[in-house]
Amino acid sequence: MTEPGPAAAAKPGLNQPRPDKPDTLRLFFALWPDDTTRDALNRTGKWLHQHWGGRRMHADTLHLTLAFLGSTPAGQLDDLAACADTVRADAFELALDRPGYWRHNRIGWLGASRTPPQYAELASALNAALQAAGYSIDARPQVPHVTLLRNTAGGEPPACVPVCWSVGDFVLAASRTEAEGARYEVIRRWRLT
Ligand code: 2AM
Repeated sequence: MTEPGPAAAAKPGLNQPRPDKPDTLRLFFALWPDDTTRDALNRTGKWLHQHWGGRRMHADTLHLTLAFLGSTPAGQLDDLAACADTVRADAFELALDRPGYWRHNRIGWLGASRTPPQYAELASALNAALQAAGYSIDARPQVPHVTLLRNTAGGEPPACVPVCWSVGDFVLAASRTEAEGARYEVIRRWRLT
């Protein structure tokens, strides 16, 4: 990760054409951890790496995807922000207590074995707003998770200290694949009530 990530502020007119900005962005809405949560997730990533190997995600890239949009014209950023503006959801505590591994994409992750109702309300309100605006969302019915390892062999999950996350906001983020790995940028942040 080579991008600033969490603190990027809302910028008016993000959809104005600029010569230095790409025409399309790979976009997703996500929960983006505060510093303490990020450190805890990063420690778990180190622990899982000792057991499973692979490539650790850089601490600053760690996040939990709520809705994945994929390649999207940059001109739709304000439209997407307007969708997120309509979402009313409460802050909540999320316990990430379940290490896991998917063979098909060689990802090692820490996920939530149970989610509070506020999580489901946030995810479904956001997805509903996006779908009503005509966006096709890959809703990912799988366990909510933070990817910690890529290209990992996986194996028997080791015991992990749960990471307790006080979720107070969500973000719209962009990812870009570059030679040295994925770069992520937080475009805008919305507070939960
Ligand atoms: P992953 O970490 O499980 O791969 C940016 O790529 C974020 O979007 C990552 O959190 C990634 O999840 C997620 N993502 C990538 N492709 C996706 C898809 N087709 N559906 C849902 N989420 C996706």
